[in-house]
Amino acid sequence: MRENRVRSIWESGGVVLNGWLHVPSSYAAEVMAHAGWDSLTIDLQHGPPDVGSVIPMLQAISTTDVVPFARVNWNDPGTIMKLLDAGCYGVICPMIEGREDAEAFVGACRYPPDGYRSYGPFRANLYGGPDYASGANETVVTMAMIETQEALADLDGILAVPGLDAVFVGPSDLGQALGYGPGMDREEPEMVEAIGRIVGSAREKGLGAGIFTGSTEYAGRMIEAGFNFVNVSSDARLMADAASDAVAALSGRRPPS
Ligand code: 3PY
Ligand code: MG
Repeated sequence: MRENRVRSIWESGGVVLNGWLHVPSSYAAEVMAHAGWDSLTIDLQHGPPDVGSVIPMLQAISTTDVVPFARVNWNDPGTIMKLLDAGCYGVICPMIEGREDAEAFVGACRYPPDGYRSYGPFRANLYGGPDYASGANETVVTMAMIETQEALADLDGILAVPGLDAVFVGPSDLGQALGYGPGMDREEPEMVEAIGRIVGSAREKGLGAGIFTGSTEYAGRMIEAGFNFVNVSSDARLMADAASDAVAALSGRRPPS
């Protein structure tokens, strides 16, 4: 079965650089896949892609060895299983609030006896190989988002769920939950403390720790803080930033009109 390079990078003590896909286009996914990220996450929660747009995006990513992930829109077993059947090698699940949520999430990603994933890997067999079913439980990466007060309160319970590979910090929802409002790259002392507790607890227990960041500068600091899965911005945001910079760089050099 095709290996999951995110696991190999983690096992060798490395850090995964993840790109985020909001644009529901196979061409945009292909461009991002050729940019050198280790993994790409298709966002079905707060991005336009739906289950139907995922297949061509996964096919485009498969032209490289970038590992395909999806952020699902909710802890919904039907959607999770369909995305895994389509060939996603990792699932990031939002709004995991406690141990029971995490158990339901991980169970949806694992075939029996480890979980209750239903059998039917229509494209995962093509991407992963004909022995997909026998290796999927050890290959697919499960990441629970920590972004609520409830999740912070039951962090140890979530981290103790067998089969959970990593947690992933959502700074906007966590900011909302702690009363600071949405936003990336948090500097509020209470947020910094919470983020530090999440990464510290996860890594201490041998789990991975991921975070969504809005800049390479902050992402670099998060690597120093112990995160081993770091997302920087998104395809749409990177395009918008580069386009604005190009226009700004030339706007003062046009003759007055
Ligand atoms: C958050 O910041 O809440 C996220 O879910 C990141 O996408
Ligand atoms: Mg969120």
